[in-house]
Amino acid sequence: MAFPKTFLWGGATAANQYEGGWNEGGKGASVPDHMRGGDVNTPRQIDADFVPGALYPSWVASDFYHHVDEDIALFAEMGWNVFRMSINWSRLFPTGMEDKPLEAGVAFYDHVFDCCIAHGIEPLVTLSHYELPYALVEKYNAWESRALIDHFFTYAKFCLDRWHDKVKYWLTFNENNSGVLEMGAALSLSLIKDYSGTVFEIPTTAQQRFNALHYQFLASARIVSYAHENYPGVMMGNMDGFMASYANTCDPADVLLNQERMRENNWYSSDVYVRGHYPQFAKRLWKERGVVLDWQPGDKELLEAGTVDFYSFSYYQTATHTTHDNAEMTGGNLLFGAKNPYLKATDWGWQIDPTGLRIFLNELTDRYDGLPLMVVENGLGAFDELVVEDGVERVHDPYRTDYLKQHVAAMSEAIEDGCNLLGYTWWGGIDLVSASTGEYAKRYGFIYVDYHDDGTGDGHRVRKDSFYDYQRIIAESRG
Ligand code: BGP
Repeated sequence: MAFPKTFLWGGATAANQYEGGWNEGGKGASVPDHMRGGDVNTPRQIDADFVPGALYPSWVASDFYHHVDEDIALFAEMGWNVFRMSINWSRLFPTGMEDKPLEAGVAFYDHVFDCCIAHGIEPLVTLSHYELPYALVEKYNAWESRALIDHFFTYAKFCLDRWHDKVKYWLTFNENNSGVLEMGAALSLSLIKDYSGTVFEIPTTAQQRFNALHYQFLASARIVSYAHENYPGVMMGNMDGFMASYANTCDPADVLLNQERMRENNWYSSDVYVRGHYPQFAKRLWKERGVVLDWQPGDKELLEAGTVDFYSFSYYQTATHTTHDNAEMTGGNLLFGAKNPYLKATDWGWQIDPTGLRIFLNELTDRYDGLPLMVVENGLGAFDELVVEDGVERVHDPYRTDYLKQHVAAMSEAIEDGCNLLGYTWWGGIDLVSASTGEYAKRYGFIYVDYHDDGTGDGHRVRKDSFYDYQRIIAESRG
C-alpha cells in the first residue's frame, strides 16, 4: 500500500447523530432535535413543536455524551490516529446568540479532546455538521439572514481560541454544497421557520437557498481568515458532499447534462472555498435559477482571503445522468440519478463504486493543482445482525470489510497517481443515527451500538468483525 507513515486513519461522526445528551448541561435544542426518524420509504418528519410520545433519534443518538472514555479507547484500539467529530453549537451557546458559552459544554469538549490526545488521536473538528441552535431558526429562519454570519463567528472564534492548540484540523460546514438542492434546505441551511412536515417538502426557492449558501461561504471565509491570522499552526478545510456522477451514455447530450450537474452540485461550492471566488459558469446558473445574491462591500475580498488549506469531502457512491426517457433511477442521500448497470447498490440504493473514488481524487488533484485532500466520510450503511456465539456477542459483517478494502485500494492507487491525500475517516466507525432517514437500523460502524428504532436498547458496544479488519489494514499500512 502506498500510504505514507503520517497518514491519518480514523472514523467520522457528527454531534447530532452520535452525541445524544440533547438537553444536558443546559444545551439548547438544535435543528435535528426536532426531526423524527423515517426509513428508506418514509421521509423524516420535522416538528416545529415537539409532539408528545414521538421519538427524536438525536436526543439519545449513540449516547457518546456518556461514553466518551470507552469509545475513544476503542478507537485507539483500532489504531486510529484521527477522530472526526463535530461540536454541537447549542451545547456551547444554547440559542446561538449568547456572548459566552456554557461551562458544562466547554468542559465536555475539553474532556473529549484531552481524551483523544491521551490516546495519540488527532481530533478533526467540524464546526457545523447539519445542526444549528433551533432558536436561530425561530428568530431568523436560520441562514436566510446575514445576522447568522456574526453569530457563527462568535461561536467559531470561541472554539478556535479555546482549542487551537489541541485541534489542528478544522472543517467549517459539513456538505453545505447540498444547499443548491431542495434537500439541503433542512439539514444544511435550516430554512424551516414555522415548518412542520417532511424533509422533502420544505417550500424554499433557489433564491433563498443560494443566498443562504452565500452567507455560509462568507461565514466560513471569515473564520478561516481569523484562524490564519491568529493560529498559523491550524489547518482549515471545507467539507463537500461529493455528488460524483457520470454521463449515463456517450450521447453528448448526456455528457453535457452530467457536466452541468457536476458544476452545480460540486464545483460551484468547492471553487469558492478553494479559489476564493465563484466559478465562471455561476453567472448563467444564477440567471437561469432566478438568483440575485446579496453582495455587500467587502464580501468579495473576504471570500478571496478565506480560502482553505485542504479540501475534504464525503464519498459514498456515484450516479449517472441521462437525457433519455425511461431510465431506471437509484437512491442516495443527496445524489439521485439513473442506475449504472456496472455497479451494485446497497439496500438503500447507493451504488458502490471504489474506482470512482480514484477517478475523483485524481480529478480534484488536477482541478486544484495538488491541494491536500482528505476523505472524511466513506462507508457502507447496512442491516447488521447481532448474534451470540458461545456466550459472546458478535456481528459478522464481511460486506463492510469488502467495501472498506476496495476503497482503501482505490486510495492507494490515487496516491500512486500523485494525489496528496492526508487522511481517511470512515463514516461512523461506530454505529450512529442516519442523517437522511434518521434510522439506527442503517448501521455504518465497526462498533455495534445497541440502540434501535423503536427506542429500545441499552447502548452497549460490541466490536464487529470489521473492527479487527480495519485494525489490520491500519497496522499493515504503517508497516
Ligand atoms: C453524509 C452526512 C453524514 C452521514 C452520511 C451518511 O451526507 O454528512 O452526516 O449521515 O452522509 O448518510 P446517511 O446517514 O443518510 O446514511
